[in-house]
Amino acid sequence: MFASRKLVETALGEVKKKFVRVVSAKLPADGMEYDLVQYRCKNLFDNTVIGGKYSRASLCVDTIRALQPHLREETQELQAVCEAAATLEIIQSFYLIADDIMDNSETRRGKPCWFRREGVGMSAINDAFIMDSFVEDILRLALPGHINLDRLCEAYRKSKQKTLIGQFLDTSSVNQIASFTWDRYELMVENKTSHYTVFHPLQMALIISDVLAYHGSVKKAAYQIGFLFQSQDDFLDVYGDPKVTGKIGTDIQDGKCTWLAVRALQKMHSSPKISTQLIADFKQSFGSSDPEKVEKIRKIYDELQLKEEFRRFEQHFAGEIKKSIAEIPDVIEPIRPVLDGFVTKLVKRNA
Ligand code: GPP
Ligand code: MG
Ligand code: MG
Ligand code: MG
Repeated sequence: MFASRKLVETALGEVKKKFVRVVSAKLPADGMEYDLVQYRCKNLFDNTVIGGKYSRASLCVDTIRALQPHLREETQELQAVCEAAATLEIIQSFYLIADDIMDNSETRRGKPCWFRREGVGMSAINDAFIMDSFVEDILRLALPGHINLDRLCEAYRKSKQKTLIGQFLDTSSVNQIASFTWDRYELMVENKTSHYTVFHPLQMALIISDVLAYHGSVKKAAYQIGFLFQSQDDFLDVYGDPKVTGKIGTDIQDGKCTWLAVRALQKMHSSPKISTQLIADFKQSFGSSDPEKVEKIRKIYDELQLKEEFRRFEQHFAGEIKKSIAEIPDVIEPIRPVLDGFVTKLVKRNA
């Protein structure tokens, strides 16, 4: 767990108040619509923002406190910084609400996905847009007068563009087995996951700390950590325990380009011992919600020993990431132990 997780959790209470306030601000305060919006916002926040791991916001706060030792003390300034970082959790909810609709998922954090809740349905799309559109307001309220506010907002805009393109690469590769290469997978993961999950929290930490150079020098390690994170997410989609991950896997049914699918195809194509029949079976069964076909794909993954292979990859790749972390320049050297700790926590994660 990140050292600052508890602080983020506390800050989210204040961020929730700000969120409810800004979303309802333009409505007449004496009308029933005002109450309606306030009620819906509280409900939305409680059910989609609260209850996650808060990794992104905590990574940001840990990094800020590493870069600015005076913020290791619990002051008002730290509280403000935590609130700004907590917007990363609103962004995360915005993506997850939309992603669950696109992936036709059933559960998230052990409960039905937001769009599956009674009285929500497709209005979840608007909820996601609302979350996105008020991030900037909350950042400005959390850090009034901060010299780099515009830079912070611009970093979010850029991060969102990249994530949306990544999600496009994800949805457009569905069932396109011929395009399931490591190059395609890497590009997709950098865009849909790594940038917003690891790079953007670090970039926010640097901007808040008024370190305006060296952003590029953390990119390699950040993207590698994101790659490990998404590979694990893909692994857990098939091999994780839904009681622990809080979500029922959909990748096989959805025909997604995942670490497991790319590796399975690579292995089947490169090993002379594997019959062309197996490849035909894979193509026949992949991307269907028919339980027998899903089971067939799971059997192929087992036959190819992907579980064992993933564990070896994870261990080896974590070592590679640590080498990249060691290459982060001395001027921003305090970032190294934060990232090192993150990687250590990620290895063998089951949720
Ligand atoms: C993870 O994909 C990527 C995201 C959640 C980014 C979504 C981006 C949008 C622009 C909506 P995933 O589908 O594997 O995540 P999970 O397994 O949590 O559903
Ligand atoms: Mg998904
Ligand atoms: Mg998805
Ligand atoms: Mg997934």
